[in-house]
Amino acid sequence: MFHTEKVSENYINKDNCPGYYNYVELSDGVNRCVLTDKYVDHYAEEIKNFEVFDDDIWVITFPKCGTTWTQEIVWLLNNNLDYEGAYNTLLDVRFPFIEIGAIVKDPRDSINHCKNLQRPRHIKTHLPKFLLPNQIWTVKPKIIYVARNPKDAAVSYFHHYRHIIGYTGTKDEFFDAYLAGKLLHSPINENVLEFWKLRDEPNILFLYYEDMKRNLKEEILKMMNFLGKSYTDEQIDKLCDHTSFKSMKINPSVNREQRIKTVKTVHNYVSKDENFTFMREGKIGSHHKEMTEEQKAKFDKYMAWSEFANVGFEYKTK
Ligand code: PPS
Repeated sequence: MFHTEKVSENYINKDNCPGYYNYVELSDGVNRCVLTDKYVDHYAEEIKNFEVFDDDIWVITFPKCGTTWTQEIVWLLNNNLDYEGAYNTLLDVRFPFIEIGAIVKDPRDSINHCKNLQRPRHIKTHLPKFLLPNQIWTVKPKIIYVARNPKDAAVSYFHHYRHIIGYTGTKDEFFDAYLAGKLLHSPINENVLEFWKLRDEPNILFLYYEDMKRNLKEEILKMMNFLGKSYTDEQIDKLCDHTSFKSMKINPSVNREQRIKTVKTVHNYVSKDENFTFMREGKIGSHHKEMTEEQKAKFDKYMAWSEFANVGFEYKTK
């Protein structure tokens, strides 16, 4: 179904990320995406043939672009603002990540988890368009796509790789691999482009992390209208408060503290920074203090991809 190629160990597919399967690049001849050998052997076809329902809600993003934030908002909007239910069941259970079982080395079967969700199902994925279920394009469930500027997303991914995946290489190596499209789910530009082209489809809502940061209420209202829901101003204010960075950072249903604790105890290769939290900075521009001028220039060049100019897309950096 796809061409596959092992990702060169010149990038960071070394034994230094031990919790993860070997990286493999999948391609359909035009598009490409880095996943794993397990994805190729056990997930690719099953996801392509996954049965889709018209009341499904899919949140689709490139990693570290505001997925968790959007999931919590969408789930609550679509579940009558059931804060108790949201608090009592982990987001990863309410709103599972369909391909996670092919990425992290643990026995979970994430496709079945999604299959068996109570309807309406809420499904998260970082897969690019060409790897999504065929029925997405015929059944047309609601899809919310979120984009974030690659400089901040890459810095966020670097910390994720260090603390969750166990990466011990340098930042320079990491950013080069990011720009070369050799990290999990990469490349970002192609992922964003394919959904930007679909932004006017009635079942697709294209959002930006930066807009959510600047005016959360406005973006929540867009999501509410898109989902066909209606809540009072007061209810929306409460949802803004519940999904503010400050609140999400201390909410164990969404902040993955248990997973990070496990990673820290199970894998002693994880960096010594005991203060790492999944809800890390939650800012626009966190790359300023994390990237050298040379690294920023490489990202600027990457973000000015000519394909974007052709379709009128620009990342938001403010
Ligand atoms: S993942 O692992 O790909 O699902 O990560 P994802 O959820 O897409 O992205 C994590 C980053 O989103 C930030 N985040 C938030 N920012 C602002 N407000 C809220 N409420 C919020 N929730 C999550 C999170 O802190 C990560 O970004 P960084 O820059 O690392 O802080």
